[in-house]
Amino acid sequence: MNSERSFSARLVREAGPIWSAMVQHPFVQQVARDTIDPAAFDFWVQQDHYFVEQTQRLWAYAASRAPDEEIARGLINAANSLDAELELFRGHARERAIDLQAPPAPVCQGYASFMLHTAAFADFLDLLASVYGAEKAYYDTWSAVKGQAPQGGTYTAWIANWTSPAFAQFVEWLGRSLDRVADGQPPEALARAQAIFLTTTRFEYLFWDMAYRREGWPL
Ligand code: MP5
Repeated sequence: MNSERSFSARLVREAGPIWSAMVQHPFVQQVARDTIDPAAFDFWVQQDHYFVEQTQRLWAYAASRAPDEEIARGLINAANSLDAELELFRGHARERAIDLQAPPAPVCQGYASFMLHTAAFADFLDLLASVYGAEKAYYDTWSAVKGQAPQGGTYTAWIANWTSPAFAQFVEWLGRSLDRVADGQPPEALARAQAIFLTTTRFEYLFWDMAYRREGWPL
């Protein structure tokens, strides 16, 4: 467990209102209760499949920028583990005849581009703050609603994917790695990383909102 006084814990604590809004979002609540409009879930699958494909490239790229072997190895392993996750998306897409080649919607495109831009041009501290924000948002949000999900519900496998002990360990490892990289950094660098973390988690909220509204390009 990352200590309450750690940088990673402070980022999450100070983003409290965004965290509550994510957990309370109707998309999350309705997936957990098995009452989501299947068309909204399908839209999310289509968009998140694109996002996870980009994430896999991003983690591989991030590994090449890692300041030490331990972080590089962790990111490479994480990128590899996304193959199994992508199969969950592709299986659902086959069952429901969803076109996974459809162009990403504005929020998905914007979020993925922001993440890749951060990975390519920002400091490694900012990159890790962004990756931690995305993964921690998923772990905390799905963990918060997991108890509401009916036994054998339609979305059990999805919720399990982001609340498993292995995923919990990965998110904790990201937090510890972020704290290690943040250690000794000047206040300006920490403030910049916090801003990147906040933008990331705002995009997380918007991503669920986009799926709920099935918000594509207006023209
Ligand atoms: C994650 C995700 C979790 N699947 N989608 C969004 C929009 N944010 C975060 O990342 P991963 O790569 O599925 O663990």
